[in-house]
Amino acid sequence: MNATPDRRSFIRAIGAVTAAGALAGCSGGESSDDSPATGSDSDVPEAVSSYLSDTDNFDGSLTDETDSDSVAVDVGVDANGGAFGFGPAAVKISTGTTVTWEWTGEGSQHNVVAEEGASFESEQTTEEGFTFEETFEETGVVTYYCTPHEGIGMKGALVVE
Ligand SMILES: [Cu+2]
Repeated sequence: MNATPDRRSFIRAIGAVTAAGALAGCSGGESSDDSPATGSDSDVPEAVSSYLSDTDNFDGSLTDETDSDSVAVDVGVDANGGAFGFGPAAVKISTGTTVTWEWTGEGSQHNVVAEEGASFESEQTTEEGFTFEETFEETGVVTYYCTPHEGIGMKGALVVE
């Protein structure tokens, strides 16, 4: 009967080790990257969980849209102290998928800007129903933010596989 508590503390210990590794920085060579995903937590890349660490509508998991050719992300969902979120914040998609960001009209000016390489950038607007889309052909992690609200956590991520 004591197997369950033992297992829980073991998992907690592993979590602490992972967090310590994240704090120490990316030293590379993480062998688990090549392992098949065994659960919803294990398939969240560290680049995503660290980037979204101050994004309060990121719940630590990816919304799995790998079966979809097109995916919608709302811009200006209730998060981060107002209508300052991307919803969902983190999505897993397949290559060739088109992501369409759609403005809710809430939370003042928003835009969608790729963090690394600046491969895409929408205009900044408050217009409800405004859309911006981008098709992702390469695998990898894409992180993006809203310029006016990046500092309060209006950020999102895509995992393309
Ligand atoms: Cu914004």
